[in-house]
Amino acid sequence: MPRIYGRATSSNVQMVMWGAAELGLAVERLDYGFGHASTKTPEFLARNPMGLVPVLQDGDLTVWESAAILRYLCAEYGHAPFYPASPRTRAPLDIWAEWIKSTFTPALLNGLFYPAGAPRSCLLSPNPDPRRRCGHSASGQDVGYALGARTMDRRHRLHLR
Ligand SMILES: N[C@@H](CCC(=O)N[C@@H](CS)C(=O)NCC(=O)O)C(=O)O
Repeated sequence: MPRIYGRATSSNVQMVMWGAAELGLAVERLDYGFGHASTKTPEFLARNPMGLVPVLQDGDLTVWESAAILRYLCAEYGHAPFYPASPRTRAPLDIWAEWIKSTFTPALLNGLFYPAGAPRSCLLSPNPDPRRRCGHSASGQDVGYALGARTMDRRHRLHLR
């Protein structure tokens, strides 16, 4: 049975669990990440060098990045209407999948979610202090946020500081 490493409170883990449920695929989920088992151990970092959840283990295959996990699960366990095999039919779906991960989600997090409730130390800063982050140190995630934030209005970003 495929195994997902990641806490249920992670939106990226939830996305993978939702996808597995849509596929009718039974997966085992283990609590890893902030407040649970550490993602900074050598064992976990061997699975995902970014030290983030979710991570999928399916036999001898390890996959990290939630979108990559979803694409793998769809390709391996899915059926055509859910994630079409034809590149021409799949491309419009991939457009929105990429847009949500690279543009919408960072804008939502930095523009609304964090300002609305997250501690100030979680906010994107041009000089981030990893020790003040909420549960994670500087990582690929921060790079993703930084790239996404470039699409945001500059005045909005200044407001976040
Ligand atoms: N781009 C990555 C982002 C993964 C990510 O940021 N995971 C967060 C939880 S949503 C994480 O691992 N945070 C640190 C932790 O929970 O310890 C993905 O889509 O999988």
